[in-house]
Amino acid sequence: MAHFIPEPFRIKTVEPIRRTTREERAALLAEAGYNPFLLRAEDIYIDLLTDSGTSAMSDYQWAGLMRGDESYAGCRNFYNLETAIQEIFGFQYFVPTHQGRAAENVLFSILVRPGLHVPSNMHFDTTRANVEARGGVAVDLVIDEGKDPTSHHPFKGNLDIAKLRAFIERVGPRNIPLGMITITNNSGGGQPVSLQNIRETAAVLHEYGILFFIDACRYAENAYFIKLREPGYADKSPLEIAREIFSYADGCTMSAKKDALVNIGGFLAMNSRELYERACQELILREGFPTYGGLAGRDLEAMARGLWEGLDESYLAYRLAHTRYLADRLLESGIPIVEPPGGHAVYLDALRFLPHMPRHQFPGQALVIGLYLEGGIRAVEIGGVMFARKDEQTGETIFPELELVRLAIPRRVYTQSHLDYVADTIINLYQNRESLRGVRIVYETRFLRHFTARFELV
Ligand code: P61
Repeated sequence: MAHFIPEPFRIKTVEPIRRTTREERAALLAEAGYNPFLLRAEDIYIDLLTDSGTSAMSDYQWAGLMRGDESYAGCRNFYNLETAIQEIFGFQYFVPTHQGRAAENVLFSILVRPGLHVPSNMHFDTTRANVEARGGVAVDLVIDEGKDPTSHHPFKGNLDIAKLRAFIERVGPRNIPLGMITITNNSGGGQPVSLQNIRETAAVLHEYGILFFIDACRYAENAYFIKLREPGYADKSPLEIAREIFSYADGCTMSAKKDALVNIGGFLAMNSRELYERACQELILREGFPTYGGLAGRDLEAMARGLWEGLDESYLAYRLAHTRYLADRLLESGIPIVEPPGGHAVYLDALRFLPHMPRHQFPGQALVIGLYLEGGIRAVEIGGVMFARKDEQTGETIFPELELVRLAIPRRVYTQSHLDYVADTIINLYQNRESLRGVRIVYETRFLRHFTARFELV
């Protein structure tokens, strides 16, 4: 039976949400080109588009906003953030950025040139796009289990060490400025990476003189998975585990909009003074002075406080159980999802949900459309719309192995009855899956097309 852990907080402020009718939703969808990114948030009942920047901040974080020091240079909140980053992540230097992709842009502007390769367990779309925008090649080397939605491997986000070694030998270490690991592996189902794998990845990269950076957005959820699943870590605190994770890396990129429980913010951290100085150059050009990096002092304070709060053990136990509850409700009704569920989201497996629909009709997008039409729920496709690409020689479309629909769960926002409503809607949709229609793309951009693409039903 699906089990819910009661929230380790109570609700002090509420935000009304509105239910629309099916007729309204049908019209709104057509207007938005069947792309839920183009809907107005006010027209959504339960918004599971993302767990990014959608957290409910605590009273302590809100109080921190009033402590914002809006001096142009050297504000106190920068130093509070510096303390948090040094004590949790252990890196010597950092620059704040307005969000994660800005940190990626700064990092890759320094390290990636045309033709260079960046291996990872799996790059998230912004990371891949930022590597490619610099002319680099982003390579995914996740273990095979990570691509199998039915595998129960405890650390499906792990990077395949043998593939990494073979890859380095093939392209040559001089063509690899850095290797990365995304924790948890968002594109692959929010799956965690083990400490052993992080340690081994670091050892292989360092053996070849390659830098190792961690995409740290969901560091706390990953740390808690390690506590629950990795032998030897059950008695360690999430903070101790986080410290060990980052002790093996040369730096990290961070979107604080996830586990740091803020609505905006990020940073790029590193141990190398030389890299830091180059990062400051780039930051001043594009983001801002190195003690604010495109954020207000109050945002830096909320982030500093959120970095600590995100590691609270009772919160993390609730957080992972909350996600697990939705997954278990769906599994009980035979709905195909990526198993075991990730930390921040439940991923529907669109290929098993809609086996009758061909890939070129984008079954994931069809499911996203169905969820909104049926229940006013917004989700995001992580499949062909997001990741398919044309083979440059043959012109043929190459689809990614996975065709998923992500139900990302905002932190501390929705209650058990909201999750029950989501589960009931999906179960109903599954019973009527034959009626769902595929789509054709009628407008797309070159990079990150899913944000603005427009579709027609087929
Ligand atoms: C998300 F539909 N993630 O999961 P920024 N690395 C990783 C992320 O998950 C991530 C970033 C870097 C989002 C927001 C999002 O197509 C989409 O602060 C593992 O968003 O710049 C962001 O961090 C980038 C949703 C991003 C999307 C792109 O929902």
